[in-house]
Amino acid sequence: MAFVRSLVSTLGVLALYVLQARAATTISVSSTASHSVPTTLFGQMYEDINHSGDGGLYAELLQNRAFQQVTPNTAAALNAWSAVNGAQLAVISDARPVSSALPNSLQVNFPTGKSGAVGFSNSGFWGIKVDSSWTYNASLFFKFPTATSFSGSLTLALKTVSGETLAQASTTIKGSQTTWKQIALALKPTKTASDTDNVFTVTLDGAAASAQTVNFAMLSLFPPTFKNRPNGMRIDIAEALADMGPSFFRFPGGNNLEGQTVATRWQWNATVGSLLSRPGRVGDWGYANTDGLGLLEYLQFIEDAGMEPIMAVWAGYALGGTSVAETGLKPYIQQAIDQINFVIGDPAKSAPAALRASLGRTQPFPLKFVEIGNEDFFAANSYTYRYRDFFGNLSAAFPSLTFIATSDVGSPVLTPKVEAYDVHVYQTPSWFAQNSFYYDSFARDGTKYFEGEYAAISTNPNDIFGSVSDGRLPFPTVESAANEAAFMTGLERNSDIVFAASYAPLLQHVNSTQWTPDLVSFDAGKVIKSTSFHAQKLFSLNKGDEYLPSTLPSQTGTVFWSVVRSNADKSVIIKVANTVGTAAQLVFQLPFNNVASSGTLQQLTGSQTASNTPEQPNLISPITSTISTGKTINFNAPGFSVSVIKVQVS
Ligand SMILES: *[C@@H]1O[C@H](CO)[C@@H](O)[C@H](O)[C@H]1NC(C)=O
Ligand SMILES: *[C@@H]1O[C@H](CO)[C@@H](O)[C@H](O)[C@H]1NC(C)=O
Ligand SMILES: *[C@@H]1O[C@H](CO)[C@@H](O)[C@H](O)[C@H]1NC(C)=O
Ligand SMILES: *[C@@H]1O[C@H](CO)[C@@H](O)[C@H](O)[C@H]1NC(C)=O
Ligand SMILES: CC(=O)N[C@H]1CO[C@H](CO)[C@@H](O)[C@@H]1O
Repeated sequence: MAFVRSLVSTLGVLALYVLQARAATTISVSSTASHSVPTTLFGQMYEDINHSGDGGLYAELLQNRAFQQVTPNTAAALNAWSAVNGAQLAVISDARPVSSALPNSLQVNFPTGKSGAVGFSNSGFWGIKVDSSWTYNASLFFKFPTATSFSGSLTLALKTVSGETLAQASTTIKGSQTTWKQIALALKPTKTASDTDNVFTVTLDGAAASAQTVNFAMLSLFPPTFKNRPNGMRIDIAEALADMGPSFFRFPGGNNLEGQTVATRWQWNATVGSLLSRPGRVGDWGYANTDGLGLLEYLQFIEDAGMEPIMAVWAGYALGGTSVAETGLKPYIQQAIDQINFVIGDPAKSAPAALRASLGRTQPFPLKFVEIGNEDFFAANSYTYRYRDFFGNLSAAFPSLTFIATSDVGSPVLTPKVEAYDVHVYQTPSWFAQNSFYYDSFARDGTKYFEGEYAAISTNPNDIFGSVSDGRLPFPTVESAANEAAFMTGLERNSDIVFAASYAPLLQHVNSTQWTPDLVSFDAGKVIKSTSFHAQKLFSLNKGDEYLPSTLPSQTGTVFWSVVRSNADKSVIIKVANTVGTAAQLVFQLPFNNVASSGTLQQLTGSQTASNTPEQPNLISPITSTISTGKTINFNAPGFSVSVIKVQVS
């Protein structure tokens, strides 16, 4: 019996050993790089959707500040504005507007029989953050439509919705002022508001202003901005974006480049120069764009955040379905040439470049990539001639640039030969794991690829564009981050042909959303970095210089990895994505003479459906620890995780 028990026990141990040996996957890493990792590999895709720009990255705090693209004398034209203490407000088409680009103004009738402050307020973009460490720049234009003998104090203030004054400043205005005059006042709050339920108010003393009529235009309220740029970016959002270590910024769209109609397309020249000369436009996502965040502001921000631009030009197709006929393309091709010259042209040779210099920027911006249109797989038939004519003319004018096509790869067949494609995919989390080898079979024929938009958006494969209840994710989850990371290991492996990749959409104001999930969410007061953001950041900050081939993961498996070398700090970086709930045992074998005995492990993990949300913005974030390393690294990848192991080698 003792012998039998011992035999059984020995067999049991053996069986366990065999099971464990089978469960652990051994991965040999090559010490010879197959290709260098493009410096542009991981970046960001931006367009104004979900109030990403107005109400988001662009720091202006007033919504509908200049009554752009609204219908006068409608309630909708007063969006975000309210009367204070009985004033009568109307957005009018002004016979003598503040500028031809801004034809509307706010006409305020001050009623008789009032005392105290009377005027109007703006509720911001679903709130206004009031911080006592900030000084706010408030400004507006006003005029009296007919001269009066009025003289009195105009007060600008920040107040809580319950009426407590947090900051105010006043100046005297006179009824003799019948032409537009700008006033600018600094607002310094005496205390920080407990929440963002605050408003900006513009008031006169009700008794003194009895029966007066005053017109207002182009009102503005700016907090301090990222890198102190006037007309600049909201600090917390800009810092969050820069924190990802992105290499590029794709802009200005996205569908929002296209316009629903040709007339409402994004036009670079309508977005530069004085704010008074920017008409704004009806954006593609259901709200007016001020274009305060214009071409120069984009380029400045991209530079300030250490990125390079991937800029799109409008290419003859509007989202509503109109394709410009080939015979009509010429002015649009010229507008694209002008747009590119604004960015990189020589002020001595090009008027758009001279305009850039006149706005304070003599030196060209660095620009290597220009995208011809957006998602032209929606208009594939007309893209054959639109691509041909745009590419032909633009590449002749700018031979050093790389141009990116936006139709499906190889369909339709485009001529001249495509230099680079922008590929988009919104899918289930598991699609990303199952397609980690998507690019492995692509021909190495000189064409490069930009994975310009991708995201795991729904867990329901039958309805990936359905509502939240169908499985559409309100925020990225740990599962989506892990599966996107699996796909990204494939992008790294194929980075000999994939030169850039960006999750989309980038930004979302949680109080006005057209599309979920998004990489970074925010409200008037705070920023929420998603699980997918953290995965992007782990890849972006650890992209290394050279790809080191290793034993391939199983294409149908659930655990994926990639290995790169960083020459700068003589390290090897191993990334592992475990896309399911079961832990996986991996053994990495590094063929170097010297491998440090310990390295760092950065790991993002959590329960499958966990997300960072406005209520729990920091629920999931990567944890850094020390890991035992050597020529053989035993690594246990927890269920639903993204891990980055970094170890010094020589
Ligand atoms: C904005 O959204 C947040 C989160 O959903 C919500 O708590 C808040 O009440 C909303 N604010 C406004 C002004 O709608
Ligand atoms: C606010 O005004 C000050 C003083 O004029 C100026 O230095 C600063 O650049 C302005 N800030 C912004 C964001 O415009
Ligand atoms: C921009 O330029 C186009 C011609 O390329 C012109 O039709 C349009 O009026 C201009 N827009 C503004 C606001 O200057
Ligand atoms: C430039 O565009 C025009 C107008 O669409 C077209 O006729 C011409 O062929 C294009 N030139 C090149 C080199 O593609
Ligand atoms: C779904 C949703 O939030 N839609 C909003 C998008 O933004 C527009 C304009 O700000 C709102 O009117 C919609 O309600």
